Amino acid sequence: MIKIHNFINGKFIASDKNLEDINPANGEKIAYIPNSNRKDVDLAVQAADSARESWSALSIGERAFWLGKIADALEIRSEEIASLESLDTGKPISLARAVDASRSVANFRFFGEFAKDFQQENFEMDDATNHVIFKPVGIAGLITPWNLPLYLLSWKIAPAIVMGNTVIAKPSELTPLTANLLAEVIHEVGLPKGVVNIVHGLGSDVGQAIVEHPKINLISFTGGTTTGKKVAEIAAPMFKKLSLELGGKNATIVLDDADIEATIPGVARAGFLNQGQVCLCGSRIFVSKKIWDDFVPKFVNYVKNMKIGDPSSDDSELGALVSFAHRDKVESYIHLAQREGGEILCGGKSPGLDAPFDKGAFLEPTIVSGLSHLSRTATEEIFGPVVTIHPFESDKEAIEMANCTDYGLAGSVWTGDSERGKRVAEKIETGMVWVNTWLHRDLRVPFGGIKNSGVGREGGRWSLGFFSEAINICVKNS
Ligand code: TXE
Repeated sequence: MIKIHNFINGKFIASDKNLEDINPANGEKIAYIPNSNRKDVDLAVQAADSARESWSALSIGERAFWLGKIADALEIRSEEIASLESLDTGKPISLARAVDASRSVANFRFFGEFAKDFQQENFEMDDATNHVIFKPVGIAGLITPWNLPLYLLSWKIAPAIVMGNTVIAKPSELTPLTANLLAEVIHEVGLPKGVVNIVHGLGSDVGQAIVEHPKINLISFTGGTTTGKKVAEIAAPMFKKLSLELGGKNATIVLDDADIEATIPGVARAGFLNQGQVCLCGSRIFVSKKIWDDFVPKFVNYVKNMKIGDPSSDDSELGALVSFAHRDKVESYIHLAQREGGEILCGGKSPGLDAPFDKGAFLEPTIVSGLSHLSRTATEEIFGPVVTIHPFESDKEAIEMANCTDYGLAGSVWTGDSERGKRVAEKIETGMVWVNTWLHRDLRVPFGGIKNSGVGREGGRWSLGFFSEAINICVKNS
């Protein structure tokens, strides 16, 4: 059994109260994590506060050097990151290798390199020069979810520290293992103590204490929209800098000129990657009526053949959902879809795996048709392997249907004409749209949503801007 400790002021600190961490693929206990409280957050804030002055006094280049060291040390442990992530979340090991482990390393490497070019800007006037400099905000509170644990944690920690902030990070209580590995790496490379502090525990205790803490000046939160609202209610009147990356109910639009055979794997990947537990997943699929009869049976056949099973097997394309409670929630939406008059074209039940996975939180990839695009199933975030599929007559109708939700995170358009795809993409009310691809990420571009999908942008210079205060110094010419 793994025993995880908080990492505060460069030390691993044991806790007398613990929570259990469960492997969702077989229901077995894998770790104990600290059930921390406000006092632990206070301790972490003291450590972050003490480290601030000397850390912020370093140049960006000096801090970037530390990011490189962390990236190198993480890279050596890539296989371990993938195994722990697969064990903790139930995701297939192949996905944990290709996405979670590699992006966690890349986040540190990218922000280390990118920040070196993030210089002060000067604006000349006739009689004065403005110098815009970027100062650290102070202590950053970073709260992350369970779907891409180290990927999202590193996405926040790397830009926060390179801009000179010190941080208190709270990983999801469901998936703490790789945050602990990161603490080990930070300890091993000798990052100055107090720069990164990791406090484990429940959102309602540790998360809330971070958001409420008067010395924490910035909150970056990724998680559910309901939790995001609570975070904003507390942080806004305290005038904290706030970035919220929340849920999505993203549209996948297949236009009549799409190459069906080439499009189906992309649409299936967008719908079901990580068992549909990615905020960017395309869970509402809109298909032109002109190709509907050809597309739908082929798509159903493709999804039926996706291999679901042992997350540690290289062959598995789909693993378990993150927890039994989450599987229950996703199943409740399958029942809702049936009550709303939907037809289950495939999936809808547990896959009936052999022991020990018969005890796991598995669910077959599920396609529902026959529902209104305004139904609850087609507009509420399910965050699981369930997609709805709807026909449309024209590009205009597809756009109207795509924009019919309170969410506005991402989307994708599939077409034989990329200019037409771009025209449709521009009319979709979301922060990001892909054409003929999905989750194709360049870390320099802005990432974030509109409407109920969040506030603010991270990524590239948007992250560096968010994790700093732009200060103007106007010097009158002598
Ligand atoms: O997320 P929570 P949950 C969506 C998805 C899912 C739903 C709920 O629809 O079904 O959210 O998932 C911490 N103050 N997404 O319940 O609760 C919590 O401990 C401060 C989308 O797991 O939002 C965890 O570290 N923090 C999403 C983090 O917030 C609090 C990914 C996210 O947990 C807190 C995950 C509080 N009061 C779920 N309560 C995405 N956009 O990628 C909880 N937390």
